[in-house]
Amino acid sequence: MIVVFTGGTGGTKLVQGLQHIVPPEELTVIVNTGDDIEWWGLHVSPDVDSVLYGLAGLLSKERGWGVEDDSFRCLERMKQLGQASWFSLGDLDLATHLTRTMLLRAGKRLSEATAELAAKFGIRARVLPMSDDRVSTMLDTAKGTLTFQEYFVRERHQVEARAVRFEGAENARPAPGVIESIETAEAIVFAPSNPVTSIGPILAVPGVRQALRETKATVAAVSPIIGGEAVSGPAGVLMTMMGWPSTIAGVAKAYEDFLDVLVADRADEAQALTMSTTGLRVLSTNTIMRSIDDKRELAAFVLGACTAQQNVVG
Ligand code: FO1
Repeated sequence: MIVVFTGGTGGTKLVQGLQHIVPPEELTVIVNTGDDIEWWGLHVSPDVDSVLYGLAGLLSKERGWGVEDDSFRCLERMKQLGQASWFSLGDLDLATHLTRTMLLRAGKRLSEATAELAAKFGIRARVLPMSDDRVSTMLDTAKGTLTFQEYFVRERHQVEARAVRFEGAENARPAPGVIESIETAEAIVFAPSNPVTSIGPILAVPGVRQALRETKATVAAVSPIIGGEAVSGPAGVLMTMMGWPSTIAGVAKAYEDFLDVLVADRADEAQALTMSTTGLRVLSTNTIMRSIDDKRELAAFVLGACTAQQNVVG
């Protein structure tokens, strides 16, 4: 089993690459739910949906979130009706949130609702939200405490962030299958997602970090930072806020207690060469994923690095 940790839009691209080279029944994707938001009374799970749409071939290529060729007529009408409209839900996307919300109201857990949605979209890989319990990423900013979507979408991450916390994480339990998949994985891959707000919430769920430290599987991460800057979004500034450098060394720092292999971009090859220690191998390749070939090649490179690491170890 190949297990991927992901959140955000960059992460989904690597999941799509892995989908092309790993049989679906051998792929488990563990997804951040700290970004979840209740919007117009509906439970929206943006990172889960990016993975579902990505695996189902429905993801908007232009936006990297939501459904390809969606319309926004409901949003327009909500605006006219004076409702909040800074978070754009497409008309087809709405059907996903309506279904999820109906399933949750009928008593299903988030992991069950996700599995049902995945099956309806024809997805055979396993998509697991990190927890069935509510965990909310909250940022203390110059404009007060904001939810992740308020910070990221409403404020376009232009407001200064001072601290992050994952509300509810202390009492959250990993969703069924999360710990087991870490324990039994052949390889574990951290997608090039923001280590602070996309992966941080997953690692904050009690038991997850410990399972990663103890697993026999090789743990690899693809850096979301290239040449000292995030490929997209606020990863760089949020890493600096955490006291980690906004470099590939900062990514290694975020995962230092369990990481075996760090895959960096060729732009960071010189730093990569200086970083390998007995505990960590740092490799470089092209990590920008524009085409499906880029995604597939990076996925193959990462899995190859995991296999090579196993050979080195034993
Ligand atoms: N991102 C935006 O920049 N603006 C939006 O209005 C927006 C709406 C939205 C609706 C559903 C969904 O699944 C994702 C959406 N996103 C939007 C992306 C979302 O903020 C990000 O995918 C993650 O939460 C962070 O990576």
